[in-house]
Amino acid sequence: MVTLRKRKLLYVVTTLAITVILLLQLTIVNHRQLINEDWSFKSLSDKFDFSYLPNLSENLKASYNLLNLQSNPRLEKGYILEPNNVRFEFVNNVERKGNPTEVVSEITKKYQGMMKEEVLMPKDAVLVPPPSDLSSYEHANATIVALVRNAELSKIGQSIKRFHKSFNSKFNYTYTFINDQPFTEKFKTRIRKYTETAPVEFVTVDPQIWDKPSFIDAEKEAREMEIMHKHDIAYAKQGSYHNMCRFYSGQFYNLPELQKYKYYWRIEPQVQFYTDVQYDIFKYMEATEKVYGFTISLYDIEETVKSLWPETLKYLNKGDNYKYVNENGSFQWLIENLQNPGKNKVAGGYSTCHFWSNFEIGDMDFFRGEAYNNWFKYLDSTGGFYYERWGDAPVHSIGVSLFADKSKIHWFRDLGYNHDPYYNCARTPFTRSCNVGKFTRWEHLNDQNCLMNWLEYDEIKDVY
Ligand SMILES: Nc1nc2c(ncn2[C@@H]2O[C@H](COP(=O)(O)OP(=O)(O)OP(=O)(O)O)[C@@H](O)[C@H]2O)c(=O)[nH]1
Ligand SMILES: [Mg+2]
Repeated sequence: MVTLRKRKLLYVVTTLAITVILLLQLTIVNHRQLINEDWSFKSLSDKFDFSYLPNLSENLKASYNLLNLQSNPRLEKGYILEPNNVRFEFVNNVERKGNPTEVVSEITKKYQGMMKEEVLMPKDAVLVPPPSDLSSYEHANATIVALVRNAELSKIGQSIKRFHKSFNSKFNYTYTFINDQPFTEKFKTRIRKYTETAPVEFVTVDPQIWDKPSFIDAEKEAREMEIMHKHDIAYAKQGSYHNMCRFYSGQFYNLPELQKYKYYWRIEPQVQFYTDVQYDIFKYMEATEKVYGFTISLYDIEETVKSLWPETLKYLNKGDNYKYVNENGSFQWLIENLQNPGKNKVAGGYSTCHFWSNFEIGDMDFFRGEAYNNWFKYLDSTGGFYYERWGDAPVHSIGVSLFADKSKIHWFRDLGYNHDPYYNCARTPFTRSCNVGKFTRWEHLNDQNCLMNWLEYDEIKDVY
């Protein structure tokens, strides 16, 4: 039998335990603030289950919850941008519920429903149609960029033929082919056939720009590459792949041959373009002052970017670097943690969501600017492009999401595109041969689609 004395004792012990837990939380949170990790009372309370303490008075439960809810009102916005105190928190402003399987099922349905609605072209600018006379057309300051190896001639050839038919035969923008080795005559001759009357420039990258920096510790690199390789991470041990990712992350826009251009459209070998484009894409970027355009958004392999987000937070919390973060950035999809929460755990709070960079249209002046470029230099100094396998896609995506206003990032919903195994296929009168609303050719990969997260959590306005 439980006597009154015992019950009182139990009550006192329980109350004491709760007080100690609350004090502990305060200490942990303060400590976390110091090391700038993405933590909060709320995340602790989410884990706290009162059923373990059945005798706790309702009053105490209420004050515990009140404290949790009110402890950090500034994070309600999802971020704090102060000197030495830059933090981001996922706020789930659409109140999505359920386990990851339920979340994937919900967003897949939403995505497919959305893609099935017919759209025409973006409505937030006056669009420029193909000119009747190409010879007198005044182009935007832009080029089409492809980094490629001589050995990929037939694969890039296929991409160029499709791209040319879809867009560039109507506008004749210059192509810039880039390689770490000189292009062969065979490569140049064949490419000139596909590009018809459009001007073409072939560029060899200076080894000083392309090669791995000398400060990289070769032993550490080999050790880390071996671990990633054992974990089946593609290209983990291929040094040239790491060079490529670093080059596209922070070097290409500084090539002397690209200095004359503001905008670029990147294309890759073995990609498909399904839309007969009716307007000058570069002039659209110009008219709307967009800094970045994409078609597909997806998760990354978390192990390749383990320290990318923690290093970024470290950087933003140094000196006055906080000032570079745009208050209206698209932070939420970067830290969303409902769809693939395991990824956030490995990647230090980063969801690993990114814009897939094999298709990208961007403003190189943004990348050349202090905000992005200083951050890239810091990232580069950590060696993460070699000790991990940081891709240019997550780097570009974090960069534009942090340092650009979210209205300056554009989803080219209307452009049908494929890089195996993913698609962007909308219902438009000009899109043929792709399956409307299909994200991937493998059903089980639907959980990799994070476009809805960007649209919903970051409250992106559709411009179609
Ligand atoms: N010149 C040159 N180009 C490279 C090198 N490595 C990659 N590239 C190019 O960089 C781009 C990205 O490389 P991919 O091998 O397609 O990388 P990925 O898209 O992550 O991988 P996949 O899924 O296999 O296509 C492509 O345009 C390649 O042609 C390299 O060592 N030299
Ligand atoms: Mg590729």
